[in-house]
Amino acid sequence: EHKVAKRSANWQVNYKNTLDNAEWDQIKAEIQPIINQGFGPLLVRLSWHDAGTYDAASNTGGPHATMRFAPVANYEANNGLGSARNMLAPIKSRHPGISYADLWSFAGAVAVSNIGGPTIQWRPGRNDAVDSSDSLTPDGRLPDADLGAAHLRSIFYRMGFGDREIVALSGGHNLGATHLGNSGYDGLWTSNPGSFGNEFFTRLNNDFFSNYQTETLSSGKTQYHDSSNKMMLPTDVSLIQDPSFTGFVQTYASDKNAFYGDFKAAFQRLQELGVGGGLGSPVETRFGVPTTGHD
Ligand code: DDH
Repeated sequence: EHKVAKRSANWQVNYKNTLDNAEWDQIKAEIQPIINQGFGPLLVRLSWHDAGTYDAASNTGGPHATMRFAPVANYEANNGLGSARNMLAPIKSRHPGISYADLWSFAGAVAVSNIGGPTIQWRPGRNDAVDSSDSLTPDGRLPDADLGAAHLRSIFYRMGFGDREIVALSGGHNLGATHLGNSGYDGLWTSNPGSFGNEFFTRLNNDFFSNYQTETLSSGKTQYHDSSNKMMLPTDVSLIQDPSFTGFVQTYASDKNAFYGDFKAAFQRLQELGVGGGLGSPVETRFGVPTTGHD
């Protein structure tokens, strides 16, 4: 039998959520200007890269703010996320009762919920990992954009997701951009990168191979682009090269509500991977809507 080392009992800071509704609303109000300045997609990516390190078999990784520490902060997949962590740091200073892990996760959920995406149900209770070898995950737990469907399955099945959730979560690429200096890729996926939607799927589903061509960038990476310079990563394109994935791409291209429902559920699950029973009741993620009923 394959044995995986379990993390020790004291691998994380013992964190007890003590924030009241008013303080949650204040934290949300302090995240709002960051999102209004256009950094919502970056916050979504930060929250996903923290949570997406989870390994169900060993119950290691997950959303515990390990990116505060080397070597995790310096993994190539995390290039560019230091600025997101820096933007959120003053909020943590003003509200020491929130864990970094909850703050990063909440910021991602608040971003999705206020830039045109589904309203994410979000619950607090993530502990912060300490800087020790049994809480910091090895490199290679996040997807490599150069690879294909088999790689996506090995990465996301490891977290406990299935094919439908792989495709739904990949719809995060309706938002934001790739940056040559961060990842070696360059460009926008959609015509409205500051706003959530299902254009990522309509582009893949609408005669993709006639509209897009491969290009090799100065970084040596290969990506796809169309005549308006919208791009796709090789892993994005694998979603229409694999028959199981392709069925979900077709559904999400023709039915935005189906995509929103699946993304909402999968994103909440992603943000709660391995967190277990320590979660509190939901905090309101929409701007201008106060939290009520949170204990
Ligand atoms: Fe992603 N993503 N991601 N991604 N991602 C990048 C940017 C953004 C992959 C690679 C990249 C998800 C899945 C995958 C967002 C959300 C999500 C970049 C560019 C690369 C490369 C970084 C840079 O150069 O700055 C790969 C590979 C996968 C995969 O195959 C599954 C998921 C699941 C999500 C999500 O939202 C749940 C967002 C948002 C961005 C844009 C960030 C920005 O600065 O803008």
